[in-house]
Amino acid sequence: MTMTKEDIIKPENLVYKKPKLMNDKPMHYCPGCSHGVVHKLVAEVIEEMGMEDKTVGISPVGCAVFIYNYIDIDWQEAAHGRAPAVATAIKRLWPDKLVFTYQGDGDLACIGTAETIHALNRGENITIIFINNAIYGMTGGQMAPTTLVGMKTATSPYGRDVKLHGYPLKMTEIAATLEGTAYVTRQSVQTTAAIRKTKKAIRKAFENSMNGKGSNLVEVVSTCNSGWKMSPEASNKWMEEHMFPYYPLGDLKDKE
Ligand SMILES: Cc1ncc(C[n+]2csc(CCOP(=O)(O)OP(=O)(O)O)c2C)c(N)n1
Repeated sequence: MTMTKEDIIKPENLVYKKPKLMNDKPMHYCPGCSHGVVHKLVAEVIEEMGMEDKTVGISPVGCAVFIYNYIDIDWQEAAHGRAPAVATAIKRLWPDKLVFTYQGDGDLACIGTAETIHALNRGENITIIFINNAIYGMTGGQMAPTTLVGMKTATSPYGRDVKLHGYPLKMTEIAATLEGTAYVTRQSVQTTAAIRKTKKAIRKAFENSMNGKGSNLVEVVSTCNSGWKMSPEASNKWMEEHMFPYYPLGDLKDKE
């Protein structure tokens, strides 16, 4: 007897329901990558807010460049680091749209530092989703501004050295000091509880963006197991032990 998909996937056994906005294209991410989890949360929140036809995402340069292939909403690709500037234009032209950027730490905290800080400081009614995996994932694991002191990367093989490379940049702490920001938070997605909190944070940020409350930043402290050269499980443990003390989780600012 030939088994069909319906024979294997019975509704009572379904533990993972794909949001309707996420299509069936196979993802290019490495097994264990945090990007796919955050993509799902973004799609779920847009659906739950009923904003499927009114959302414009700005995709980055980096591993998540192909986010536009997986979530069926309107997208605009931006040059490396320029997503907040592009989001500014789109939100100002179409104030009734939900506009968000989705950026890695190389994109947001290095080449795009100026755009990020100024868009947040202007209080643009957008949300920036910031995936901080502490390295440049797509290009082969080079050191990023967010790389931890002592952390080995392709371009810091002896570990990040403060004398040579300076200190890891805390963009989210900077964002919290800016007058234009409404909601600034740091979350993660390595456990079910953490995933739920991140979803709530994205929802709040998206609602603020629609209610004219100002700029919103949701950092997600993430892993890059390929770049870190660890298993997905070991990466999560390493992140909890090393990343969380330097990048503590929780809300940094909530104007409400
Ligand atoms: C102007 C410009 N400079 C450099 C690059 C090369 N480049 C592509 S992706 C990337 C880094 C991406 O790292 P990150 O933003 O942390 O995202 P991740 O891949 O880790 O998700 C770089 C430097 C580019 N495409 N354009």
